[in-house]
Amino acid sequence: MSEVTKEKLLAFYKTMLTIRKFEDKAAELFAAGKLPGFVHLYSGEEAVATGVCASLTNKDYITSTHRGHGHLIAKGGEVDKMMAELFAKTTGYCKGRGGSMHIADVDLGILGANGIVGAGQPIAVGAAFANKYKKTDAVAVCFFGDAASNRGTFHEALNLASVWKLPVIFICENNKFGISMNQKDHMNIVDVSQRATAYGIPGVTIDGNDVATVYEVAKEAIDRARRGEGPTLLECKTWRHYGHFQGDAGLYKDVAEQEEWMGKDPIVRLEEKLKELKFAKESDLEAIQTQIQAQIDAAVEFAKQSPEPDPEDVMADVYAP
Ligand SMILES: Cc1ncc(C[n+]2csc(CCOP(=O)(O)OP(=O)(O)O)c2C)c(N)n1
Repeated sequence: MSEVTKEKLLAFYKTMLTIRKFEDKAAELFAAGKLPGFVHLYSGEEAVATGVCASLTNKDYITSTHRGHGHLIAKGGEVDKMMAELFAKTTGYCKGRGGSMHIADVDLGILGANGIVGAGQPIAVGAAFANKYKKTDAVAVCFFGDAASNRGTFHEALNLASVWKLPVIFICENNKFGISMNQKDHMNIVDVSQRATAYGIPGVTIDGNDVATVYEVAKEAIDRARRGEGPTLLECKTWRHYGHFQGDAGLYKDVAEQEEWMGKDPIVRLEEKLKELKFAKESDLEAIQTQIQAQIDAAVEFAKQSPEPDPEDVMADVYAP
């Protein structure tokens, strides 16, 4: 196991808080009718993206989902450009053409958020194949939800990755729901990681709300992939704080279970750990919170001040004949 130092834990805290505050602001803006399209918030799941992406560099790839803001921030995405993309402004990551569900930045190794459930799995396998073919030690990480592990794409991806021993890590963010459908109604197993057995690769289930655990276990899988030892399926049990998308009240969730999970908030747990280990005092945490809030507010200002796309450009970047 690698050491989780004070510096690492504080860096995790900053990343997780940036995600949470970005999502809080997106929720507020969406409710006020300022953002077009849909937003699917990652609040409550921050420890997963943060713990996993901490062992990646820009040469490593990730594929993301419809719930992608957290993955992008953890992989180094700039909140200014992300916010501008949510506002559909020209300064956004995709010139405002993608919106919340389609942010990509190939230079950062972000192969895209994706509105199609399970679509990232074959893309990650392709990226991992490219890494291997080019004889680099780069890896590809594929984030997806529990419901996405029911797609054919998942099974094809794991099989090929296993047969070709590709450097890909499959990260299942199991928040127990596919939209309103409880996991027990969409699969007959409790741990998605069991599915790894069918493909002869390691499958591990962990507490996805403990960033230090996510970091340590994901690092082992990433190092293993870098050494050419093949893929891993890592299931992180977690919980989304809100509904499936903004506007969904989440009334299908059991009230007691919701409360129990709110008590396992990964950010609060990390704050407690930082204080317990004497790595930070309350005042240190407050200073970080103020600094990150200012960054998010500046991102909103940047987005608001940015130009709208010109209708004349509507056919630019359209490649279909
Ligand atoms: C191929 C496909 N089928 C259905 C949908 C509609 N849909 C959007 S999100 C979602 C549920 C996804 O659940 P999960 O994979 O567990 O991710 P989570 O939303 O929990 O993060 C569904 C069915 C879609 N976008 N794409």
